[in-house]
Amino acid sequence: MSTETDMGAECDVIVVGAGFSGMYQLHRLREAGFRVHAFDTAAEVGGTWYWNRYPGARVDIESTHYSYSFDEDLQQVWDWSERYAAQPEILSYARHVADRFDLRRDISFSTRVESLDWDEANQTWTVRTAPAEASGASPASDGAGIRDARTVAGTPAEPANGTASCAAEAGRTWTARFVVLATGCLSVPQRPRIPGMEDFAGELYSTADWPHEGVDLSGRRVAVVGTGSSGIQTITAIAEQTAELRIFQRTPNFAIPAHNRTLTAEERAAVKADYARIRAADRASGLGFATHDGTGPLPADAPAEVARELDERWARGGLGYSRAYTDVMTNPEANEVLAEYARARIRERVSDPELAELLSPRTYPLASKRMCVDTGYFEVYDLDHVHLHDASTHAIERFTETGVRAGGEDFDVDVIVLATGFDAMTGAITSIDITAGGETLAQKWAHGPRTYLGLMTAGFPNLLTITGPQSPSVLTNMMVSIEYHVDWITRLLTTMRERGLTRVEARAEAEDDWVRVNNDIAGASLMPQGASWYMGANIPGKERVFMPFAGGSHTYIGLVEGYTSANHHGFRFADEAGAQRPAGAA
Ligand code: FAD
Ligand code: N01
Repeated sequence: MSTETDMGAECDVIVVGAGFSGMYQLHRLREAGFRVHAFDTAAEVGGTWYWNRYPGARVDIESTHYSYSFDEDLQQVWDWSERYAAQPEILSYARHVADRFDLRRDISFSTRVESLDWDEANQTWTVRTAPAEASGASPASDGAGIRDARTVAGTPAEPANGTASCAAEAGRTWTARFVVLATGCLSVPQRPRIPGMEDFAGELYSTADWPHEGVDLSGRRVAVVGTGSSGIQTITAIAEQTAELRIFQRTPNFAIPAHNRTLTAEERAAVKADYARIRAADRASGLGFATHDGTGPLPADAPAEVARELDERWARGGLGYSRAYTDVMTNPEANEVLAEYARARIRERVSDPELAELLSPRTYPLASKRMCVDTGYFEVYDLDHVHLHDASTHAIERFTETGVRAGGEDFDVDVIVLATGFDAMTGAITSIDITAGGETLAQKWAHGPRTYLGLMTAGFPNLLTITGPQSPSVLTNMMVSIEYHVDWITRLLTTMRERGLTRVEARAEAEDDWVRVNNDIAGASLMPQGASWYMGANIPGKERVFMPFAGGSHTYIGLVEGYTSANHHGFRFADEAGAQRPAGAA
């Protein structure tokens, strides 16, 4: 708990979340002289990297790009050991940042923000908090299903070393002039309601809530449900140690090799010397990390040239593969060339042709579902004790006391791992009870999110979102998107303070335009053709709308900067007396 225990109405800004977004937002606002406090359900900083401790968890964007750029000393002092760092190292990095900038004194851990109510008379948000249940929950062998440490109130988690307990304060009400939601795009795990979950007598785990003490899977019979990035990384990491591994795959995924490796001292020094250029190039790129973007459409009559280009990209590894040509996400034929090339690589890596076919994505365009970056995934299927189950034709019917029943057959296992994804982009926001002017945000977004620039939503004043829906967010290197939003929000609040303004709101007509722009851009691409979490398609009953801004990070930043310098086009401002006043440019 902060030493200033009674922040109450004197709090300028409350930040919800202490992952990379919340940590940086807290730092920047505090540096700018605002009284700010943050909350997180977790017992530590790190967000994604605090929760997702499953075996094999690591980044799919190279760590020298997936790291903060805002502090030169931090860049120079921190050494990344590998090209793609693993979860423990990234969590250590988050802890290092928290120590370096003394962040913990203004963060209440193990505390969930339950509701936000806009008080029109006082022009403040009322923020109700509750203690969060201990994280790193044990497996639910008692039949209760996996406890959701993130959304269920209960016993507060043990604070990590050096962190202050907030147990005494959790459960109280706070007020703040502004609230910044740094709640994460992938922070609410999706737990399918599979019948019989409570009957399973073995151990049931979720990749997104892996026990902190780890799980020894050696010599055990394990089932994994789900073959997205989390599933693919887990399967690869545990395959060798299990006695039997049964994978329930509903949809196969495209995976590009990571070619992960240890970074040499020379490589690290070279990056450090070049950080200014690297960061600028990332900010100027469409994905938030500089790749060798193709400069034109896929040539129709040059197969040898195309094969050479794709060979080179495959050898380089990573997500830049899909950027080979400018029309990959708009021209089905171009997309299919890259997809078929990736399938051919699967056929090379899996000995059994039938298995290779089962592992080959055929039902959606490449990159319309998030691609994976793998290290030896497909080779796992050559192990005799690894079995692939086609859950698209032989669906999981139920869990039984001894395992999984699918396609009329029973499969006995000791452990089931759910790698079933997240209620992405809107889940963490709508699970907070947010009310303004008699309307809840969940009601407003019932048919899909509506935002202006992914930063605000009309009717909810002084509520800002970092990497919100309809911003590039998950289609980019998130660090670039996070830093841009945090810097922009800090600039906005500083400008308002300088000009005596206390209220900002998105204009409804600007929001309508922005929603239309988003839908038009996504609609002109192949992106909506995948039944992806980008579309909300993984959540039963969720409206299918393409949620991230698909026009590229550089385009987005250009647009936001344009509107900001055009007197904050699309926003409405007022002062303490309620008088509407223009903010001017920033
Ligand atoms: P998060 O890290 O999700 O943090 C949000 C925090 O808010 C959480 O700690 C949560 O507990 C807290 N919170 C939410 N709601 C509440 C509430 N009501 N009250 C209190 N606290 C709350 N992105 C990339 O760009 N590159 C990658 O390689 C990459 N790898 C990933 C790997 C995995 C396994 C996952 C799941 C995601 C990955 N991502 C990656 C996306 C990743 O989420 C972002 O890169 C980044 O970590 C998001 O930071 P954040 O602070 O915005 O959100
Ligand atoms: O989740 P997912 P994830 N029965 O939604 C299946 C980031 N990330 O956690 O595709 C059977 O992609 C589901 O099947 P289907 C990254 O942005 C990054 O793996 O819906 N199967 C799918 O196979 C990523 O995209 C890394 O048919 C069921 C899987 O579960 C995002 O997080 C690592 C099912 C879910 O895949 C989410 O990835 C990890 C059911 N009832 C995460 N319900 C890096 O490498 C769901 N599935 C950096």
